[in-house]
Amino acid sequence: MKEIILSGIQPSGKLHIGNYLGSLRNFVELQKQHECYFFIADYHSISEDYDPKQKQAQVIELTRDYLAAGLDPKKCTIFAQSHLSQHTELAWIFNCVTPISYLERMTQYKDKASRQKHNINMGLFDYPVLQAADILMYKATAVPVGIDQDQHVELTRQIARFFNKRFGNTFTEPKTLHTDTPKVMSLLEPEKKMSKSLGDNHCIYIDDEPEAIKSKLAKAVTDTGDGKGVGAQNLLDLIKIFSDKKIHDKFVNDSNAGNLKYSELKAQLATDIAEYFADFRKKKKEISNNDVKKILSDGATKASKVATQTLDEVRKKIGIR
Ligand code: AQP
Repeated sequence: MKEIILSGIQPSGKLHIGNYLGSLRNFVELQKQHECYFFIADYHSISEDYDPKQKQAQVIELTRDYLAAGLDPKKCTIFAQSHLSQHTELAWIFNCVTPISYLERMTQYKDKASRQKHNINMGLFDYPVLQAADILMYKATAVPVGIDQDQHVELTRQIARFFNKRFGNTFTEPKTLHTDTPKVMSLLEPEKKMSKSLGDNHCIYIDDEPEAIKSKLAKAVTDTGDGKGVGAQNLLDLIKIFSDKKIHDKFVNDSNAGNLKYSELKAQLATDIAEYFADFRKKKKEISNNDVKKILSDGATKASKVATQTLDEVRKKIGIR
């Protein structure tokens, strides 16, 4: 069945292999057979601390990541959220059907608020409502995201239900799509998800040069002293993806036999990750800012047709115009 797919990533810094394995890699597969909308979540990203002088460069950088990873504007619609005012307008309408208590439960809000106590702004709190608007605007049936976004997609379904109940059937409830690696863990604190806000040495960025990958992996924590070996398991999970099956099997056997050499595992993984992204790094360097601007402008025109239709329908239903 052909799905309508929507997902986005915030332009707030470099993409790490968690973002790639949890979402972007899946986008590339999904565009082959579904109607896909992939956007740059720039309005989401201003709810966190940021430098306005950097923002445009970050939008361009992330679009280059999308393209170099294999997103093809002929197969999917790529656009920047802020280029369509319809998203923020629909978010306001959804604000008026969303109970505050539902937003107070969001764990990502609690995490982020505890990290930026000096800037607990309304946007950070309302983020999931804007996300619901992004998704429901295109009547998406499926949303490819990492596990950390599950609670937000569930809220999107609830908002669709609240709206439909009050104003008549309008929105379908989207399902969540996960990859086999929906939660890649930090290199230095493997009990937490890999997150750029934890710091550069916690993450492998997809455009890291081979030397950087090697040095970060060399410092990766394997034993967290909890007896669960989450760090070691994270590295084995990564080698399953980035290395040949034979190599993965060898390290799993070594691990089961209790003689796994972590230095060997880390060196192999560093080589294979660097190799995996070699083509990506090359392509990214070849994509110009002008290419990006044209793709985002064409994408906004395409997305806007659908967004305008949805908003017209919504405005009529809620009694505005
Ligand atoms: N560690 C992860 N494993 C798997 N998937 C992940 N995602 C994020 N981290 C992991 C998925 O990547 C997509 C883009 O997410 P985002 O734009 O919301 O970025 P983020 O989650 O805010 O990324 P960071 O690195 O964690 O940023 P900070 O530290 O600034 O909060 C989503 O689909 C997400 O699930």
